[in-house]
Amino acid sequence: MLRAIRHLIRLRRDDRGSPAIEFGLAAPVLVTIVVGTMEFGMLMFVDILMESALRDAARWGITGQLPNGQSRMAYIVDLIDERTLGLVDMSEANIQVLTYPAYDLVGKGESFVDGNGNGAYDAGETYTDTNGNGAWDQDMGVSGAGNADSVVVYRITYDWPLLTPIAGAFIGHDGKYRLRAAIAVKNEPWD
Ligand SMILES: [Ca+2]
Ligand SMILES: [Ca+2]
Repeated sequence: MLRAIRHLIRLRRDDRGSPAIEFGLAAPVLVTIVVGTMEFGMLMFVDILMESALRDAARWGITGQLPNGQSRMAYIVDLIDERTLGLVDMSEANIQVLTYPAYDLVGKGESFVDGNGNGAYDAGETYTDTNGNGAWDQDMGVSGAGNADSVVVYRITYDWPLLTPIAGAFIGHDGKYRLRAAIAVKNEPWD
C-alpha cells in the first residue's frame, strides 16, 4: 500500500509522467462524482416537481370545480402529469386521493363498540359507518376529491428509475428510488 502511494507521489512529481496514466487513475473517481451529482440532481428535481404538482392538484381540488367531459379524479391525474413535465410515468405512479369528514379523522378507523374487549374490531361488533359503505373500515377515507368542507388527502408514490447502475448500487432498490409526496387540505364551502 505504502509502496503504491509512493509510486503515485513519484508519478505526480515526475513532470514527464504520462498524462494518460494520471487520467486513468482519476477517471473512475471523476465519473462516479459526475454521475452521482447528476442522479442526485434529477432525484431532487423530480421530488420537488411531485410536491408542487400535488399542491397544484389540491389547490384545484379545494375549489370544487367540475372539468368539462372528465371526472375530477381524471383531471387531477392529468394536472399532476402536466406539472411533472412528463418525468413521472402516470401508469406507474400511485396516486391516492382520500376524503375524510375532518382533519383529526385522517387515516383513522371507524369507531366501534369493542364487545369482546380485545382492542380490535371483530365481525358482529357495533360500528359507526362514517363513510356509508356498509362495512367497518380500518381507514375511513373515501376515494375521491370529496364534497364541500371535506378534508382531502392527496398522495403520490413513484419509483423513480435511476439513470445509471452506479447510483443503483448505493441507493434505492432494483435500480429504482421511491419518491413520495402527500398533502392534506380542506375543501371550500362551495355549496
Ligand atoms: Ca373486538
Ligand atoms: Ca364504512
